[in-house]
Amino acid sequence: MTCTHKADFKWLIAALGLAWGLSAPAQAATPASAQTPPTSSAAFAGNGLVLDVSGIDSKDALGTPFNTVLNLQVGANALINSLSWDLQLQAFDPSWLSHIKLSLGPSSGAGLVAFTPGINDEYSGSAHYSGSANLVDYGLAFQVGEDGLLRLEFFEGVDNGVEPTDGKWLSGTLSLGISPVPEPSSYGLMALGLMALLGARGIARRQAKGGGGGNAGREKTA
Ligand SMILES: [Ca+2]
Repeated sequence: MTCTHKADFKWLIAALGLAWGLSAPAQAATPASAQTPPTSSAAFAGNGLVLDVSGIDSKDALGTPFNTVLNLQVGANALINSLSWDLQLQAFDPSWLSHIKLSLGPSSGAGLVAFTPGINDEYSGSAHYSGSANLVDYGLAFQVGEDGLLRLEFFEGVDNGVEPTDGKWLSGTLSLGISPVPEPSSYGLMALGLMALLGARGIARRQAKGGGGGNAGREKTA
């Protein structure tokens, strides 16, 4: 069965990082080589990243070893602020399209967001989903850590144990909006610059008072 419709989607913040027993994050890679399917690729475009998810299996429950995990280098402390998708998914009987999920988050596993393209589709078969979401509007924008790694795990909400896989991301792309965040050292410099500016203004104000004139006086007589 094939159906095409605008994606129903639902987000949830899953504070499950501690319970998942996540393995140590992979070294910076775009994407990480060991777990990257041969068909997937990621490329930066404008203020974001476009990921080809063609051919990725939807296998097991979150955090289990056979799932596809991508670790994308997006820059230290970068903010992930939007997601767009254009996808063709397939669920193999008895598994459902609503089981096919993706988690996004920093490599630490904290503050993860789960994306379910076919949230309401409780049936097997193939379907197309497209749409976009501004994560800021949903309160779901998040930052990656100092390592700059965005971790994506493709997983099944319910593992039916279908062999070789419950479902498949047949084709399509995910586009992530990414804002760079200044390094902490930059914040320090900005703070110093601000203090210097305020200090200079204070001196100028005192000098103006001492001179008996100043802007206020000039404004009155203008
Ligand atoms: Ca399933």
